[in-house]
Amino acid sequence: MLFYCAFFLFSLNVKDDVLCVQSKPELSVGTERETIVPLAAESSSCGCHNLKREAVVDIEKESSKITENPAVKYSKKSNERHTDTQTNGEETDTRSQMVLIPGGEFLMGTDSPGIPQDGEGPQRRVHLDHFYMDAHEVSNRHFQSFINATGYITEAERFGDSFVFEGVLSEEVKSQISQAVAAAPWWLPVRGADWRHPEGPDSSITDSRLDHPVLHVSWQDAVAYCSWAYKRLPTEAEWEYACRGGLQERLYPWGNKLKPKGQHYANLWQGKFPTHNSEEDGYTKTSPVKSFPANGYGLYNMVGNAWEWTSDWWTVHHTTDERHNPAGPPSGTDRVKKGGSYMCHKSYCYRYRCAARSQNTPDSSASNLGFRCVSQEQP
Ligand SMILES: *[C@@H]1O[C@H](CO)[C@@H](O)[C@H](O)[C@H]1NC(C)=O
Ligand SMILES: [Ca+2]
Ligand SMILES: [Ca+2]
Repeated sequence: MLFYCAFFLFSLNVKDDVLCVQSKPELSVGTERETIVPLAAESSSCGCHNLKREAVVDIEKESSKITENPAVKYSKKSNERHTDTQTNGEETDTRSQMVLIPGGEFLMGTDSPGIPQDGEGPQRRVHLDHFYMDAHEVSNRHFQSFINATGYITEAERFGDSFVFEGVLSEEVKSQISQAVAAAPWWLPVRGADWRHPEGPDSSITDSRLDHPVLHVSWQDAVAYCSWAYKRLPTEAEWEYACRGGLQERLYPWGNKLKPKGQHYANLWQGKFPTHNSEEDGYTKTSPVKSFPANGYGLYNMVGNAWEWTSDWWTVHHTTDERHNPAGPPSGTDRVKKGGSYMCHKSYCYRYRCAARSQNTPDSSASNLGFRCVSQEQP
C-alpha cells in the first residue's frame, strides 16, 4: 500500500479553504505528546493560510498496526454480504445511486482563473469515455456499511486525530486543545476526531447526520471504500466534466450566477469567515448529500458541502494538447481535491467553481473533506 512507504515521516497536511499556496508554514508533531510547533510564520503577501503538520511515528508500532489492519487483509471475496446487495442503480443502505455521465469532450480548466497559482489554467480540450458517478457525496450511512462489512480502520482513527474547523467545536473540546495552527487558527488538531466523531469525542453521526457526507477520510480511505463498492475515485478530468453538467465554460454546475433568482444552489459560507456564518443557505456545517438542486447530469453538491478527493496527483502545469481520458501526472506528493466546501466564502476560498482545485497529502483528513466514486460500467 502506497502510504506505508512513508511511515518514517508522514505528514498530515490540511491546507484547505485557503487563498493560495506559496508559503508552507511547517508544524511538527511529536510522537508521545502531540505538540504542534509553528516553525515558520506566514510571510507571503497574499494572505495565504497554509496548514502543514508533520508527524514522526513509532515505526515498530506502525508496523504492527499494519498487520492488524483489516484494510490490508481486505479482499473483494471476503465481502459476501456486500455482493448480496447488488441492485440496479437503486439507493440502498450499502450503495449510492449512480448516474450516467455520457462520453464527450469539454474544455477543462479556465483561461480566466479565479486563483491562478492553483493551476486552473490553461483551458484545454479533453475527451472522455462515458462513466457512471455517484449522484451524491458518499454519506456516513454508506461509509458505515463499508466499515460494518470490512472492519476497515480509517487513517484518522489510526493516527488518533484529525483537523476540525474551530467554528464547529464545542467549548469543552476547544478548552482541551492547547495548540492551534498559527497560519490558520481556525484549524485545530482534535484528538478523537474521526468519521464517527466529526467534531471530536463528544460528537456523533447518529440520526439525521447519517445522510450527511462522510468526513475525516483520507485519500487512502476513499480508495478503500470505492474499491470495496467495485468503483474507483474519479480522475480530476472526470470530476470536472461531471461538475459542468453538460454546460460549456460556466463557473458553476448550474451556470454563471452564484444565486439564480436569489436561490442557493450550494452549501457554502455566508457572512464573514471565520467569525460569522449567517447560515443563509440553511446550514452552518454540512448538509444532507441530496440537498440543493442537482446539476444537468443529476449530481448533487458537486461544489460546496464537502471537498471531494480525485485520483490525480497534483500539478499546476498542464499541457494544452488535446487529451483522451487524462489521469494526471504519474507521481507526486499531493492528491487533487475538487469542489470546495461549506467553509468556502469568496473572500478567502473562491474554490466552489468547477475549474477550481486544491490539494492535500493523501493521508490528510479534515472536517470538510469527503469524496464520491465512479465506475466505467454500472456496478
Ligand atoms: C452497522 O452496524 C451497526 C451496529 O451493528 C448498526 O447499528 C448499523 O445500522 C449498521 N449500519 C449499516 C449502514 O448497515
Ligand atoms: Ca452553509
Ligand atoms: Ca461536494
